[in-house]
Amino acid sequence: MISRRVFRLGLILVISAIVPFVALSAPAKQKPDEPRTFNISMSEYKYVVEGQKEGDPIQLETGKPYRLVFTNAGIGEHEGLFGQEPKILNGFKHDFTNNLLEDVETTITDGQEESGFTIGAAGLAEFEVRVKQVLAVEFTLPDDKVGDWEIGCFVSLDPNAPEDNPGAGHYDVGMHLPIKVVKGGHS
Ligand SMILES: [Cu+2]
Repeated sequence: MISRRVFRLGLILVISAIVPFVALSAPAKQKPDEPRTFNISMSEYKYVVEGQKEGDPIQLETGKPYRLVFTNAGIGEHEGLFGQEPKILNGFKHDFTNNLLEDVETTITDGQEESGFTIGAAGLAEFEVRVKQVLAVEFTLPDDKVGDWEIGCFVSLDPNAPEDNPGAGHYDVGMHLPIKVVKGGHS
């Protein structure tokens, strides 16, 4: 009995000795599962990525977690849709044919470290961000998402436009940004 107890104690000590060693050997800068963050501002009528030249694509790798933090710094509501091949309605672009996140697990928070809410979703099609609001979208893309995508805002320029004939939207006047997805190293 006693010998078994000693054995157990010994086992626990071994584990607790290994854990700090593993933690120390990991890169000091960033934990491997810590998502890489892009801070993106929305305004009339563009998305601007912090630290990037205006219009430069958001570069993502498959298999790696990302956090895209959107801040509406504009004067009106904006939205975000991730997709490709915008549909054309009466000569204007509305909605994407393919949605990047339609089968991807996504987490949505208010962007704060201690978010007031956390929403887990699969199949995020679009999100709206009110003036001064912040919204963070987190996801990890599978390999079959490699390709050229974009983020676009399809809010109508005319707030009174009917839904079946919305006219020109923010997308048509420049509110879109390319997203380039490449295969990750899976190290
Ligand atoms: Cu917009």
